[in-house]
Amino acid sequence: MASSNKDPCKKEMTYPAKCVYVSNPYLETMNEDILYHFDLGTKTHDFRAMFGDVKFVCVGGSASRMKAFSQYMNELLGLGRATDDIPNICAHTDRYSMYKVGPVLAVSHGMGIPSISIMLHELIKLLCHAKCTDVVAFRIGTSGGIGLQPGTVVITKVSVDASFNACFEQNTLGMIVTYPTVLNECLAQELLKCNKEIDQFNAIIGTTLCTSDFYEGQARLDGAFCNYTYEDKMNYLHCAYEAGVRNIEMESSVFAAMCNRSGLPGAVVCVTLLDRLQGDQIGSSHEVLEEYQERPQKLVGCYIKKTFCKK
Ligand code: R2B
Ligand code: URA
Repeated sequence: MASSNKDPCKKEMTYPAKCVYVSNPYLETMNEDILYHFDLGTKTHDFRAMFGDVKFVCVGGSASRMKAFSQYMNELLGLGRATDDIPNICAHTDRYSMYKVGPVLAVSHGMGIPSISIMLHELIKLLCHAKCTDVVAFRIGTSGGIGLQPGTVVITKVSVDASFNACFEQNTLGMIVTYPTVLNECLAQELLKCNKEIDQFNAIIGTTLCTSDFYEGQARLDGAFCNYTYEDKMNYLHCAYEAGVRNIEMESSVFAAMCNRSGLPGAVVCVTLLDRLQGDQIGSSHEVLEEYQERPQKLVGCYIKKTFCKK
């Protein structure tokens, strides 16, 4: 008892089974919920049977990467499925892709806050309809690093906006509502431990800047338009570094906000493809980029394997 009080991470692990939380009184009044962008519905699909055993949700931008991740997890967890026997559950829509292997659900979310936000609304409802408990959520992806060796993996402590504020601003009915974007600290520490065990690449915990654009939004000089100077760009990136920012991507803020709102412990794990203090263009070879992109998968895979095998 005394030791669990001292260690917040241990204390958290002894909580009773936790459901995924939705907060919308209108949901209960609907006799069917159609998750339009997944092409799934509560009348046409048995969510409890299809997804009830999900314990790990892993989301990432690209459909092919999420397919590869599900194949990787199938092997890592020794689930014994044939690689070509892992179907896309959302095959009738090309908005998002979804794969399930054992307790792992992998879903693609496209690029940017609006795309991942739509997907997360439907995913959180799916987990709720399926009565899933004790689910942990991960976003794996790519990013631009600041002052880091390319290939470094950044585990996000907190996601900040373009002004380095730790919140996500949701425009609702023409008003701005803000939500906190701090991610689960214990989960981040556990992932860092996994990295020490894997011992193949460098991983750090840091602040992540989430932007709504890849070019001007990330202070690049190589977009179609640019109305600032090299000095302005460097000044902004140095300010970001001073504020603790170690990488830049485009979905972490709403991911963190929605994990917090739904009670899902969440982690964002992104590899850096370049050092933005050195340039803007991503010029590494296809092979190098492929290997970089496997790094977040390996880290999250290690965590899932450890947790899954303990149960
Ligand atoms: C990382 O990479 C994508 C842009 O190239 C974007 O989805 C992100 O967050
Ligand atoms: N993804 C981003 O959003 N920015 C980068 O610089 C690289 C990948």
